[in-house]
Amino acid sequence: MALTAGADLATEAPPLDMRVELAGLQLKHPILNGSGTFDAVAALRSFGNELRERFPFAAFVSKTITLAPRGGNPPPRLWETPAGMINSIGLPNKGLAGFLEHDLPELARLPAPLIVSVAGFSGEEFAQLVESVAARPEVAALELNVSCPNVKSGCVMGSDPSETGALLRRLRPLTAKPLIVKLTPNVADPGAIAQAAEAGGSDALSLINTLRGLALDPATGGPWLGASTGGLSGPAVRAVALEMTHEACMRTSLPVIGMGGIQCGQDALDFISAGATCVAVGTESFRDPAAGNRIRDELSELLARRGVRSLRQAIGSTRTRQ
Ligand code: RRO
Repeated sequence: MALTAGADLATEAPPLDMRVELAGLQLKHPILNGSGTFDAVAALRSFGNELRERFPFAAFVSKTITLAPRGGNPPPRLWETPAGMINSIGLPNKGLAGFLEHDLPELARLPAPLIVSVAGFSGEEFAQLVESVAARPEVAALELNVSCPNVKSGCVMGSDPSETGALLRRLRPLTAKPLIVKLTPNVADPGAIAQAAEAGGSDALSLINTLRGLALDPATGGPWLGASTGGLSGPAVRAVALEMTHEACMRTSLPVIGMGGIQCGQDALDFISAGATCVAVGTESFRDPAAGNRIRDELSELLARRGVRSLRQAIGSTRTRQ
């Protein structure tokens, strides 16, 4: 019996090392959530210790907050497409003060480092958000959402390289914590925005936010969504997101969180091969709230089958072949 057990141990492959470093954050694995796609506080309330023990994400990215409270866009806010969905949520949130008082203490109890997503409608608003949020010890890093397609002027600072650069130069001196810039796909040259973010002092990039889309009400022929247009996500955008992720990785030396329609381990591996250090799961979590865990397990299995010992070995394999 002892001999058999010994033989099994001898042939068992060592566990695959899934750890990654993202702008100084040491993460257990590369799977994050896309901002606004997973209500971790509600999930913890429902599933308690079960979720705590197998939390799907290595770091948690909050829903974006703004300086002032917002009610969000008028309904309807969602439209399902053949391979994804269009959202027009419109950034509802409690505002900075409400977030700090009510949401942050809850989010700080999650079993993963917390990345807070912020959006300002001016450089001054961004500066106030970054100063206040970064000062809180519960916060590991900040994501700068310069790419929301669903609010007026939500995208301005993420659509023009000189605006993005100016914003980063203003925000960079305000904190030593990592600043992650979330990029829009709704521009001709996302790589130029990525380069401007890097030159301004960004520590990492995340992409893509949603692609602007329109759905028509079959009954009236008018826009279905209350705010007319929305943002398309899900498998429909995956090939676009993969190309933009690859481009950002080629044109900057920043670590990248790649996202856009990731549904399985192979999708995650594609983004990692294209150069992403981490990947984020968004729309798929609406269909399967445990998708993050499944995708991590599938990714780990795929890598093991290829004989890869650590996830880090797989990052950018596509890039280095070019
Ligand atoms: O709240 C939204 O409507 C929203 C945001 Br903040 C975002 O960044 N991306 C998106 O598709 N929707």
